[in-house]
Formats: sequence, structure tokens, C-alpha cells
Amino acid sequence: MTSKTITPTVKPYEGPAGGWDSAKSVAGVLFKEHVPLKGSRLLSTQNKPEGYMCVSCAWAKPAQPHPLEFCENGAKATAWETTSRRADSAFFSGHTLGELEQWADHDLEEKGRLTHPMRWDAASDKYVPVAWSDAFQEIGRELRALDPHQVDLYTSGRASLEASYIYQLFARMYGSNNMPDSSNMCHESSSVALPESIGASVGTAILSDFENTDCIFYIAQNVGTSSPRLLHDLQDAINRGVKIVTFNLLRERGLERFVNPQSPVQMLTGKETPISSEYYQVKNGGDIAALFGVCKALIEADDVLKASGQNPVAGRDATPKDPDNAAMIAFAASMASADKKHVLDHDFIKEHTTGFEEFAAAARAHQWNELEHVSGLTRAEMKKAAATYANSNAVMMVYGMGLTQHLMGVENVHMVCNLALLRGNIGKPGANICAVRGHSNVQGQRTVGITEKPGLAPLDKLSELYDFEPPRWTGRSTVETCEAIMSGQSRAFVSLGGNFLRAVPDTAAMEAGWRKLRLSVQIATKLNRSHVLHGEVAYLLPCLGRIELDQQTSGPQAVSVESSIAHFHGSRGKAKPASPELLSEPAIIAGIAKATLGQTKIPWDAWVGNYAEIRNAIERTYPETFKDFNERLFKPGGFARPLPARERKWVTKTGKANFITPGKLFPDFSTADRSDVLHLATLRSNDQFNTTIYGYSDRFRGVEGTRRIVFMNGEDIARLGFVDGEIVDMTTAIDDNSVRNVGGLRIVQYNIPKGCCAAYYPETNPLFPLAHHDPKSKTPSYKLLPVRLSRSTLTQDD
Ligand SMILES: Nc1nc2c(c(=O)[nH]1)N[C@H]1C(S)=C(S)[C@@H](COP(=O)(O)OP(=O)(O)OC[C@H]3O[C@@H](n4cnc5c(=O)[nH]c(N)nc54)[C@H](O)[C@@H]3O)O[C@H]1N2
Ligand SMILES: Nc1nc2c(c(=O)[nH]1)N[C@H]1C(S)=C(S)[C@@H](COP(=O)(O)OP(=O)(O)OC[C@H]3O[C@@H](n4cnc5c(=O)[nH]c(N)nc54)[C@H](O)[C@@H]3O)O[C@H]1N2
Ligand SMILES: [Mo]
Repeated sequence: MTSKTITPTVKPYEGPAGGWDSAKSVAGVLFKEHVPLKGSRLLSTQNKPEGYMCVSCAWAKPAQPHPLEFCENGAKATAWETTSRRADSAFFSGHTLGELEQWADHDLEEKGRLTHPMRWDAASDKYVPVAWSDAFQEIGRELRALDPHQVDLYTSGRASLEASYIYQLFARMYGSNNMPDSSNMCHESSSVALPESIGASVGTAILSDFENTDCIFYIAQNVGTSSPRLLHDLQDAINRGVKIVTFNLLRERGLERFVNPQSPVQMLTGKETPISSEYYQVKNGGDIAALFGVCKALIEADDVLKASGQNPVAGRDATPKDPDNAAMIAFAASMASADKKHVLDHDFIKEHTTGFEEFAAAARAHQWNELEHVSGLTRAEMKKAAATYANSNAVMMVYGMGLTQHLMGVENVHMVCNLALLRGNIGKPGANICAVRGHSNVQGQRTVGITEKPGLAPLDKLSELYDFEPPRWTGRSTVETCEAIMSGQSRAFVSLGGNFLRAVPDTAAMEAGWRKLRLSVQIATKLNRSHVLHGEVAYLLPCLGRIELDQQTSGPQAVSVESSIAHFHGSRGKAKPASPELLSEPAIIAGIAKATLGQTKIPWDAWVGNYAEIRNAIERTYPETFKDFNERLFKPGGFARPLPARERKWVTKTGKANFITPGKLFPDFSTADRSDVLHLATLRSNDQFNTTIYGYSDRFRGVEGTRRIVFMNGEDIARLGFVDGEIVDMTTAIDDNSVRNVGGLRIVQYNIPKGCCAAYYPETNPLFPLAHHDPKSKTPSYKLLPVRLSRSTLTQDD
């Protein structure tokens, strides 16, 4: 599945994140997508009150937006949706699905917007147009014929609060809690760990924290590519003298330096803002050790101060385990001079937390050489980070996928909380946890009931409001849905957006299972591989995008989303729809629901006719969170979701914030005796949105014209007998009686720690065994997989 554009080149990128190259890239994509000027003018209303909320990432939308509140990748996402290209009926009549199976991801989506509802025709192996009402009737018949346990209803993170609310209601009235979602592959580790540690299901940071912070620990998130608007907040903070302490596997350009493409002065002078004041290149999977090192330095420095009587909270006999006692004492003294009281915030720990003694004992017990070995950092680096932390009054913890997509993803997030709790860095201005979310409404979908866990949904309330008995059994999350598809237990897959087949692990086994589904229903904007492979009865239902005018009986509609900082925003699409045949997501869901459920208490037509009625229903279901929802819909800066942890009210079993001590530093697959094994992390390029591949350019990493590469450390390349530029095959080094292989990857020598390597998602997803996930959150370990490389018989043209 390759698509060649230009001859591949790899050379270091000298520019900053942002800057002229970013402006050039925006202009290029508008041109390539044939976006009319009208479309590009749209960008000036992106993320503004009464405008539309960006369909790319979930970053906060400020109350006082910048004149142009969009970034390079937001502009690309807008262009991708408002493109004038069409995958219309004529396109489908010219291609069998067997043929389209051979196409690259990029080439499928590049055909443009879907225009007409389609049903797969077995005789011709083509998608052929169908009337909406016929589609709904047949889907309804098929669903009624199945046991709800056999049906999975997936949600990708873009659907609005309104669409998500009626989708979960439909699923539950139908009788299924099988509601896997993209969050299961993304921040699920946060969704499990944060409630245990601090009693919040989402991050607690808000925008004003960036204005009040002294220091930001920036862990495992690629801001320049994945959430570039957050660079503005970082830049403003840095200009106030805030320190950014970065932990990342790679040296990412967006974490090194930035030129704000929206600042004429910066663009003309080329003035770059250096981003990270300290940059720690940690091995993938090394964060627990790295953060334990930081905590150990803090705890032992505190011990030294107590022992030497300088600390008001004295009296315990604690001797630092560090052999370099003199250095430790000097270090502690340096901290004490900045903060005369203490290294740790003992008052906070005592009043607000449990588990400190156990955690401190574990930190003291870990040996520096062990922490160095696992993290890839030196003890001096971990201590330096600790000193910066202790010298700052308010510290934010910002993190992303490099922390969550791990076998020990939940423990990773626990460690972030542990570090924050040591100095009371939760629930005070300028501190807090900022889990940078991916899709533009992935956080909000959970807030309105998309979840496979019955305990997280207001089932009694739904039952009372709508007079039905919701299923109480635990549904399937993404990994479990994959198991059910592979085993044949799942018979129908309904998809509200997304590209499930490409996003999940174990591609080959999944594709085999997918073909055996009885029913596949895809609600989508663009063609992708999950549509081209299909069940016996298959529908492809095209919907409006968020940027488009959504006209219903009561007039043009607005929808709403929740950002990474738990604020809700209205969004009004104004662009002309890609085709007159498109229906909105709520209209499609209601159509399927009516055909499947028959008579219910839900006024589906009234809801679709006026989304304010759906918002009223959301408010009735969640009266506190969505109080006065319609009145506050377009409040500048959004309206906040109540988060008790921000007020230091801990909604945990203990009623306190909890230090939770990870049982080990690293997951249990041993590579000690396997010197040819490398640890793979999968990455996004600057030219993709998840499985949507805009193009073959990863400007910040200097890679152009190909995505089939493996980034390696120079010493590993030589040690394993390869040369830079050589083409290799990659094989999974987990012994489970399956061979998983991705061929024809070009070695790119890169600044990455020894023993680690990196390659692009989704091309390397065939390597990930489904079982290779975090047992606690079931998040696939996309950032840590043992692999081997061998000389390839393929070339990059194969
Ligand atoms: N343009 C664009 N924007 C996007 C997306 C996109 O694909 N394209 N996707 C959206 C979605 S759904 C999501 S979830 C987010 C994803 O955005 P991110 O959270 O930034 O996720 P990734 O891009 O996968 O990169 C994770 C970063 O973690 C680092 N890393 C990898 N392994 C480790 C490790 O073990 N430890 C540490 N410390 N670092 C590590 C990598 O070097 C990389 O910089 O972005 C959203 N926004
Ligand atoms: N190896 C590896 N795998 C990963 C990851 C990784 O880092 N490494 N990251 C994981 C993460 S964080 C995520 S979130 C998942 C992403 O998994 P998904 O959310 O399933 O995938 P996307 O690529 O975001 O979905 C793209 C498709 O969504 C459809 N779409 C776009 N806009 C709309 C819309 O407005 N409405 C509807 N109905 N459809 C729309 C289009 O048809 C498009 O083709 O992938 C996961 N998989
Ligand atoms: Mo994500």
C-alpha cells in the first residue's frame, strides 16, 4: 500500500516550528485541495465565538482569541473538509472495492468528500447509490435480527456532544453497551489513572494556569505537530520567564524553537522563541524511572534538610541513599535557599493525600544506576529537573500519547500525579495536570455517555427520563471489540466516524475478521480503508462536517464540543455542504434509531429539527455540568465543567488525593539477553491527522516523499550491521506464535536514544499484537513494542 509522490529525501530541518515554512504549507494545502477563497476566509472564524470549532485537535479556545486563532495543521484539517474534490457516485461506479483495497490510505481520502449514501453490491463488488430511507430500513432490520451483544457501536472523537448523546442513547435503547471509542486507544490511561490519583476523570488545568505558572513539565507530547495552538500559550509563558522542562524520546522541533506565524514582527525578524529550557531525551517506556529519579532527588533532599535541622518539619531520621552525600546536601541547600520553608509541601501532603510514606520509601529504595539504565537519563539530569521543580512555586504537568500508549500507561499517569502532589501542584493557580487530548471532541463524548462502562453512564437517569431499561452489563472497549471481531463474536460494526481498521493493532488478523462481519455501517466524510473492506451487508453513509451549514426545520443549527481544558463551546458551520445529499450526524443516527427501535419516548424528529432540544435533554441528564446549556453555548472562552479536584476536593475512595506507587519501573518483557531487539515507538508526521495522510512530508523531522522509514540511533545502526539509508524489514519480537512483519522501511539515522527506534503510524500497526496493551486501561502500547530488523529484499518502490 504505497503511494509515491516525490523522490524521498531525508535531511535535518533547520527552521523553527511555525515561521514562513508553516505559512507556505497552509497556502500549499489550500491550493492542493482547490479550496475556494471563500474557504480560506473561513479560517478567520475558526475557534472564535459564533464561528466553528476546529476539527483538528482539542486545544483550548481562548475568550480573547488571536486575530487568526488557527495553526498550520488546523488550516490543513479545514482544507481537507472543505475541499472541492469529490468521491461521488461516478467515482464509485469506476472502481470495485477489490481494486480500492490496493490503494494507499492517502489516495483513498484524497478522492475527496463522500456525496451520496451507498450500499455495497455483491454482484459488481461496487458501492452503489441507495435512498436514505431504504438504507435506514435495511440497517434497522439487520440490527433487529441480531442480539445486541453481537453489535459494536464505535465513536471516533470528532462527533459533537449532540450527536454523541443521541448515539449513546440509541445504543442503550437498542440494548448494547458495546461502545468502543477512539479514546480507548488514546487517553484511556488517563481516564483510569486520574480518578484513582486525584478523583478527576480529565485534566484539571485551565488556560489561566499558563498565565500563573512558573514552570511546565512537558512530557511526551509533540506540541509543534499535534496541538500547535498550544505553542502560543507556551510562548507567552516563556516570555514571562517560565521554564519548560521537556521529557521526550526525540528532539522535536516544536519543543525546541518557534516563530509565531501570526506575529508580523516575528515573521519579519525571524525571531525565534526557544521553547524548552531543559530537554531530557528519555528512552521510550523510561518515564516512570525518570520521574522516580526526580521524586527521589526531591525526597532525599528533603530528608537531608530534615536531618540537618533546616526544615521546620524535622524529627525523622533519614539518611540519603545517594553515595554522593555532599552533592546531595549542596543540592538540598540550593533548593532551600529558593524556598526557605521546604523541598516538599508537607502541609499539603498531610492535609490532602494518602500513600506518601510508601511512595517515599519506594523512591528512596530505587538505585540511581537502575533509574539511569531504565530512563536513559543521568542522575545529574534527573536532579537538575528536580531542582527546577523545587525552585518553582506553581508547576504544570502537561502530557500526551508518549505517556499514555504504554503497557504501563496507567502507572505513567500515576507518576505524573505523584510528582505534582509532592509540592501541592494540583488545585492551585498556575499548577495542575493538563492531559492534552487528541480529537476535537473526544473528551466531550465521554461527558455525555459514550462509554462501555455502565458505571460511568447515568443509567438510572436515562431510564427515568426515557422510560426504558438500559443494559447494565459491561460493554466492549476497543481492544475487546477487536477480539470479538477476530473471533466472530461481533456480527455488526456501526462507526460514527473514524477509521477503526487502520487505527487498531494487529491489522492482518483484524482485516480477516472484518470481512466476516454480517453488517458494517460507516458514517463518514471521506473514504478510508475501513469502508473499502466490509461486511456482507455494507453501508457507507456520508455526513456533514462541522464546518458546513447544518440546515434543519427550525433553521441553521449549532453543535458543541469540549476542549482539553474541560470547557464547552458552541460551533456554527457556515460552509456550503459538499453535496445536497448529505445528512447531519444527528439526522443519520435518528434515522437508524427510528428504523431499529420503532416507537419510543424519544421525539427524534423534534430533536433533529432543533438541536437546542438535544441540548435541553443533555441538561436534563446532567443538570450540574450543563446548567443553562443553551444560554451559555456561545460564551466567549466557553463555559467550564465543574472539576472538584481544581478546588482540592478529592472525589476518590479515600476522600484524599492518593500517591500510588508503581510496582515496577518497566514492563515485564525482558530484552536483557536480546541485544538485537529495539523498542519501537509509533509517531505522527506533521502531514497527517491520525489515519488521514495529508501528504508525505514530515518537515520538522526533515523527511520528504516517504513514510516508510525507521528512525534509529547511529550506534545501533552500526552495531546491528546496517548503514544509514538501507532498506530493512521490521518484525515483532514477541513470541506468541504469530509472525508480524512490515517490509521495506528505510533506515534514517536520527537523534534518538540507543536501543529505541521510531516509525510512523498507521503503517506499522500490523506489528502490534492485540494482547500488547495496558492491562489496566486496555490502551494499546503504541509507544513501546520490541522489534527486530533484518536486511530487506524489498525496495521502497515495492
Ligand atoms: N496534526 C495532527 N494533530 C493531531 C493528530 C495528528 O495525527 N496530527 N492527532 C490527534 C490525536 S487523536 C492525538 S491523541 C494527539 C496526539 O498527539 P501527541 O500526544 O503529541 O502524540 P504523538 O504525536 O503520537 O507523539 C507523542 C510524542 O511522544 C514522544 N514519545 C514517544 N514515546 C515516548 C516515551 O515513552 N516517553 C516520552 N517521554 N516520550 C515519548 C514522541 O517522540 C512524540 O513527540 O494529537 C491530535 N492532534
Ligand atoms: N500505532 C498507532 N496507532 C494508533 C495511534 C498511535 O499513536 N500509534 N494513535 C491512536 C489514537 S490516539 C487515536 S485517537 C486513533 C484514531 O482513530 P480514529 O478516530 O478511528 O481515526 P481517524 O484517523 O481520526 O479517522 C479518520 C476518518 O474519520 C472520518 N471523519 C472525519 N471527519 C468526520 C466527521 O466530521 N464525521 C464523521 N462521521 N466522520 C468523519 C473520515 O472518514 C476519516 O477517514 O488511532 C489510534 N491508533
Ligand atoms: Mo487520539
